[in-house]
Amino acid sequence: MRDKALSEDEVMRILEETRSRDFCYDRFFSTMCTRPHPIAIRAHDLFLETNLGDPGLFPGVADLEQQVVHMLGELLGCANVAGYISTGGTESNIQAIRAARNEAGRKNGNIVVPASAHFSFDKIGDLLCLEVRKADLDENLKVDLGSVESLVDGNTVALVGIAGTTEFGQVDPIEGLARLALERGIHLHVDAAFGGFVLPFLEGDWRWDFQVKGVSSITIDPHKMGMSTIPAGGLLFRGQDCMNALETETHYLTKARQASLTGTRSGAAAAATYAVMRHLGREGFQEMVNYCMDLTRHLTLGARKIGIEPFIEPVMNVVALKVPSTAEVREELMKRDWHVSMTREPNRALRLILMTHMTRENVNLFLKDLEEILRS
Ligand code: 0PR
Repeated sequence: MRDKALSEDEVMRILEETRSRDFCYDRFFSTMCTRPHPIAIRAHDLFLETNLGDPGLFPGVADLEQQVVHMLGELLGCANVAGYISTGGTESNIQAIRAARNEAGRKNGNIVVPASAHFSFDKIGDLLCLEVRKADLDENLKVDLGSVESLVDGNTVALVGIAGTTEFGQVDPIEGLARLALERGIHLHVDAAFGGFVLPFLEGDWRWDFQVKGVSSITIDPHKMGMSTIPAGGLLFRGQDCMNALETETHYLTKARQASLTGTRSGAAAAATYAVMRHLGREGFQEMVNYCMDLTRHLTLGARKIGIEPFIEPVMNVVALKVPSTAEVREELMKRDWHVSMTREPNRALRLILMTHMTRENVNLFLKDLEEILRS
């Protein structure tokens, strides 16, 4: 740090200049986050200095957090859930598996996850001293139940299913996993970090949430399709018992026990999530998901018109296109200021996420550029 103070204006000038180097959401197809809803920003500002790590000092926001947990539980088929607002999908996944491991009374063992699982599960293996066993996918890129069954043994502390895979937006056969979990008495965690705010608003009977007996915990991220501010993650347990397996004593704080991973944690994201959920209601989220799905169909149709097929028929607003020389095509698109990503081998696809910041106009411009690149 320098000795001399800088005026507020000077510091803000530096920050504004720096901020202008960041890219703009309008051209992002690669992100599962989006611009927060304006009411989320207002709520975030209002609760900026609150700390949920010491909830007795901030009973107002602590109450809001529990109301958010309750609303999320209602959305996912069980109003009596226990849980908290975390920093995102990674923390929620870590904590769900940690709870499962502790509940099983173990310090090691294994978890069985789909090969399509988010990389947070590799971190979990390392952090929690668990072997991460990856089950094969079927031709629709859902986890293969036979493969899962063959990997489960007496040391398995949790099974994981994904409701909205990061790369393809696919939904695993959660009912099949739940049957297996119940038969073997194993915790089933569903990672719906992305899909949690999408699936309840899609047509069809998905049967993936707490309505399925055997689902023990769910990750659902308000900072993805929930339009909240970063960092807002959601971790829900079917009952309080499992959440208790995360608790430590906190001696000198206003509350004697704490289940969250981080100690000091902002109440801003919980307040922002509360604000969006109350302000939009189910009807507002329905409208947003309709908008994203409409864009998804528009993009898929447009891609087909130029001879490009998706790997799977999009289930949610994630499209993975089969293009030749994916890495080169992606590079050319990036040169034209389109931010796109790729899925991993063996299904190397151009991965596009249609969030609320995307527009039909930009999808059309993107398709025009993609066609030009493929023809050149
Ligand atoms: N589970 C699933 C199914 C996810 O898709 C993700 C993140 C996580 C867990 C982890 O969530 P956090 O990143 O909140 O800890 N999926 C996106 C991804 O890895 C996250 C992302 C968001 C990536 C914005 C890029 C980006 O610009 O692709």
